Amino acid sequence: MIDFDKPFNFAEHLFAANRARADKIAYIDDRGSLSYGQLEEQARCLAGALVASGIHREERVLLAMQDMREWVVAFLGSMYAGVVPVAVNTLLTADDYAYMLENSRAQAIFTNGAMLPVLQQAMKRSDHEVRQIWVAHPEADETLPTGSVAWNDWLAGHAPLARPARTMGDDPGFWLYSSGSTGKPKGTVHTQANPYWTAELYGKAVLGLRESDVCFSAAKLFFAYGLGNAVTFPLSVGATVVLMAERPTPEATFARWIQHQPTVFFGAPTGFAGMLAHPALPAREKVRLRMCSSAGEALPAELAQRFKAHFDADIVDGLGSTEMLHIFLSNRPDDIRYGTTGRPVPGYEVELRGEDGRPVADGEIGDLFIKGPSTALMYWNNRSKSRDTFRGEWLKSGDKYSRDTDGYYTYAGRSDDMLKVSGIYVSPFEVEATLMQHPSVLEAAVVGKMDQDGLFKPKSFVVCKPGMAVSEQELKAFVKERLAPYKYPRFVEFVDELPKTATGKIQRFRLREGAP
Ligand code: 3SK
Repeated sequence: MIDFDKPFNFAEHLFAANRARADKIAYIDDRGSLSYGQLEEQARCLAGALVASGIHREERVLLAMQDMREWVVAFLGSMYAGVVPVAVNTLLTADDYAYMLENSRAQAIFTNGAMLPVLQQAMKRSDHEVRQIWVAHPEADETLPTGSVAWNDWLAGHAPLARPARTMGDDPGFWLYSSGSTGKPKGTVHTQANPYWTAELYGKAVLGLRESDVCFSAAKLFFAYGLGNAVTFPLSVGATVVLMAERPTPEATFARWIQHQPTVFFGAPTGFAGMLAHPALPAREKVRLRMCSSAGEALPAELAQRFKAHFDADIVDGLGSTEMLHIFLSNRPDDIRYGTTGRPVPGYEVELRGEDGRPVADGEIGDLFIKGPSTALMYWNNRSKSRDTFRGEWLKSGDKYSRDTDGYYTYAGRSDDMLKVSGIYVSPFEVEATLMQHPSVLEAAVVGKMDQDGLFKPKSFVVCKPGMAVSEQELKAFVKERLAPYKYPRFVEFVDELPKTATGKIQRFRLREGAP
C-alpha cells in the first residue's frame, strides 16, 4: 500500500513497477516499438531536458500530439519532472488551441509535424507567449519555424534526470479539458495520485488486466478513457500497448487487430456498430480478443450481443468522466447485464438524487453523484463551474440514471442539453451558433436523434431567412469547416419555426420528441 504522506510521483511509480521487465515491449506504434527500459530512459531524458530548458515544477506544457510513443514519453517525462502536461484533443481548431494556451498559460508545446500548422495559427491568435515548441516527426520537407526544435535534436545531449521531482500525491499531476454545454472547455486538474487510483480500482480490480495482455484503445490518449486504457492501466501491470495515430475507422482498427493481435480492445458503441456493419469484419479465428471495454455512451444490448455472437468476447460497458478520470460504474467481466451500466466500482460510492437533493427510490430516475479517490481537484480558473460540479466529497456527473432492485444502473439521459457523439461531448449551442453564421439561416436548434443502432447523433432543426434557401449538404459542410469535424449535424430538418416558451426559449424537449 502506498503511503501518501510521503512524496509520490506517478511516473516514478510506473517506472519502478516495470524495472524488472526492462526488455519487454511497452509500446508498438505506427513507426516501431519501445521497451519498458527505453520508455523510462527517454522519459527521464525528457525530464532532464525540461529542467535544462528552464521549465519549472507546476508550470504547464501543452501536449497536442497524435497517438504515438512520444506522447507517452512527453506525458510521463513531464510528470517525472513535476511539470504539468495539459493533454488536449487533436481534432480541434486554431481558436480552440489559442484559448487553451491562454487558459493554461502553457510554457511550451509538445506536438508532432502533422499538427504544427494549426498550433502555429493558434499561437498567432493567442495573447500568451509560448517559449518553445518540441516537434516529434516533423513533416519531410518542413523547415521548423523559429522557436521550434525537432524532438530528437532537443532530447539528444540531455542526461536523464537523476531523481523524480518530490511531488506529493495531491500535487497537480496533469490536466485534461472537459467540455460543457455552455462556455469554453474547462481545464480539469488531476493530481499525481489520481491515475494510481483508477488503475488499482478499475484497470486491475474490475477489468483484471494482466502482464500478458496486449491493449489497444480506439479512444485516443487525450481522452481520460484513452489515457487509462493505453497508459496508466497497462503500465500498471506491465502489459504491451498498441498505439495508432490515425482515426479509428473500422479498416484501421481491423488492421491492428490482425497485425498486433491485441487481447483487450477499448472502444465506444459507435465504433463497435461501425465495425459490425463493415464488410471487412474479421472472422473470429483471425483475432485474439479476450475482452472489450466500452464507454462514452450507453451500449445498446443488441449491439453487444451481436459482437459477442461473432467474436465470443464480451464488451464490458462502464461510465466514467473526465472529472473522475476513469470508470466508476461498470459491468464486470464475469457479471454482465447488457443494457445496463452495471454497478459501482468498489472504492467509489454512487448516489441518485431527486430534485430535493435526497436519494431517490429504486426504479426512479435521479441525478448521478459520485464519490471516490480519483476526483479532480477543480476546473482551473473557473470557480463557479467548479462549485457547481465539485460538491464537497461528491461530484455531480450531469447524467440521469435509475437503479433496479438488484443494484444495476441504467442510463436515462443527460441532466443538461449536452450530446455525446461517438463518446465525445458536443454542445448544441456551439453547433447552433455556427449554423446561424450561414447567410441563409435565421434560427437553428440542435438535439440528439437516435440512429438505427440506438446511438445518438446531432440533428439540427433549421429555419431559413424569408426568401432564402440552403441545402442540407451545404449546411453540413459549413459546420464541418468551422468546428471539429465530429460536431456536424448528421441530420438536418428545415422547419417554418422552432417551438418556444412564452419567454422565447427553445423547447428542446419538444424537438427531442420529434415536434418541429
Ligand atoms: O465517457 C465515459 O464514460 C468515460 C469513461 C472513462 C473516462 C472518461 C470518460 C468520459
